[in-house]
Amino acid sequence: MEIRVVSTRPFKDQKPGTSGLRKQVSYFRKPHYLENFVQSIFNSQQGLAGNELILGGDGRFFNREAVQIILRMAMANEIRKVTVGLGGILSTPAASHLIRSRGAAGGIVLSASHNPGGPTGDFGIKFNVANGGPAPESVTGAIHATSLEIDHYRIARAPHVDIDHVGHQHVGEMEVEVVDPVRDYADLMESLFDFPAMRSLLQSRDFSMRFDAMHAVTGPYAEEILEQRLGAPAGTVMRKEPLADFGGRHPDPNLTHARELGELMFGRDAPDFGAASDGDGDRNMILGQGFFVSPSDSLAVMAANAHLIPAYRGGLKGVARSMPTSQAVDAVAQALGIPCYETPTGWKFFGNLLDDARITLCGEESFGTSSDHVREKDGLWAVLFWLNLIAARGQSVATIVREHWQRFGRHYYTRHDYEEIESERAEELMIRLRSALPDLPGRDFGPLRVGAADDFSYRDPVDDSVSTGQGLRILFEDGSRIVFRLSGTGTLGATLRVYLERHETRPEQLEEDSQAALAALIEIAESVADIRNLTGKEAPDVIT
Ligand code: VG1
Ligand code: CO
Repeated sequence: MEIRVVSTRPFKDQKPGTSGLRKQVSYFRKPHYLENFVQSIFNSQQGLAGNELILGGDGRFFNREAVQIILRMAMANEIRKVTVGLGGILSTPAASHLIRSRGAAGGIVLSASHNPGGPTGDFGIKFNVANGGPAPESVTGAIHATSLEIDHYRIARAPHVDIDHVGHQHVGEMEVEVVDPVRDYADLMESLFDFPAMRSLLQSRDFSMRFDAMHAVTGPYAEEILEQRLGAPAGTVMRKEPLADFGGRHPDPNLTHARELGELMFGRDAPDFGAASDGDGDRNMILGQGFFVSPSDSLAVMAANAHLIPAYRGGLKGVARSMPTSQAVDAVAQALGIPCYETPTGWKFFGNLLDDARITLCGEESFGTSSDHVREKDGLWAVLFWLNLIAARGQSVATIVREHWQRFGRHYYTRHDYEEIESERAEELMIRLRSALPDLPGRDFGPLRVGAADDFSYRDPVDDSVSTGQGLRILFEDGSRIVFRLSGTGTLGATLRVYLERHETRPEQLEEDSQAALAALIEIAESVADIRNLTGKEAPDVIT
């Protein structure tokens, strides 16, 4: 097989963000752009040569072309074997599972997750390491450093590889195995949950559910697991055909983007259980009849009820949440007498805690939860966990959450996103706020007194690596918090995220609307950060 060595020049903008390198498709289609980044992975990760690599993506526009390019580069870089999902498809959690179960040296997942797709949408590439999880900062840092110096890449002159039939083939020296993207993952789910109990629930006349696949990668997974293996009626999975542009919408499971599901669940004769996942299948939204479960609450409820699920019957080693995620799970950990870790935003920070067996469950406020069964967040896993829980407790979603609030109090929570603001303005807001932090402790805002204010940094307890600049926090003495950070996944301008949280324990105060319950904090956020003035926006673009 002929290997071409192609000269190239570095692109200065290949620094991976919260979750891989994410740009508009037009960037990835620029000559050498994808190739430079992929070669930077191969150059900086010497352990890949001679080993197995897992490859797949969420099926968005450019997925198939990118798979072919990466296969030819893998041949030229002496990868022994590439395992590809049929049609180039793998959900992020399924890819994580394959890396682990096959003992692969790593994996490449092509996805921009919840960002829109299509020719004018976004594309992304994530590199996962041998534990199945997102590359830690040391690895993404090395890839980025390599991308700044790269002057050539290697690619084989090879025919188009058939990725549309399951089976083994040899292309030059390299083996390519095309696998069913769903089967192993579905088997894993079946090993964790009480499928017989869930099957009876889904087949009973008194229960119905809808799962919105948002025309993204989870369609085939949800169909196999919910409709085939668990026997839910056909039509349980909505918008199940994966489309290259997700039908023109954001594959982001929240009430803004999963509108139809929201209308159904808050309408008359609503199903008992509603759920959705995102572009690459790692996020989840959980809904009951007329009831929205905040992701932070979802994590806490899961932790408190894990003993009812077969895989977690033996108890939890510990839990972790990203810093902006509400402290609801902290309260559960305290009651269970297990450790609770607070990490920066992004799944990569959970990897060491999971590998070191310090935690069993972890999650983020951004609709991400998972356990030690893989090293990624896992959308369908969370949905199945809830389904198993509903079957085990015989109660509705709303009752389960309300009982949780009665026991632990309610952590009112909301996130306000200001999207596509000019990067300079967003930077200025953060700089001003950072410099104002030292004066905040001791200051009173109405009845609320600031206890501490800082720029969050994290020392990983396993390898002692330190990550700084992970979000500005204002911590009030009563436990309320406001957090400000800039998104690391957006591709147009900057996105400011403002996270607000307040703990309420008075039993008669647990049923308020979150925005109303957090109104005082929302006002404080505005007054300390001058958001309207600096972003030029009257209101957030998305409220979750
Ligand atoms: C967002 C979320 C974060 C999540 C990340 C990747 O990052 O806030 O919690 O881990 O997306 O999710 P940011 O930097 O934009 O806030 V996804 O589903 O890409 O894989
Ligand atoms: Co995702």
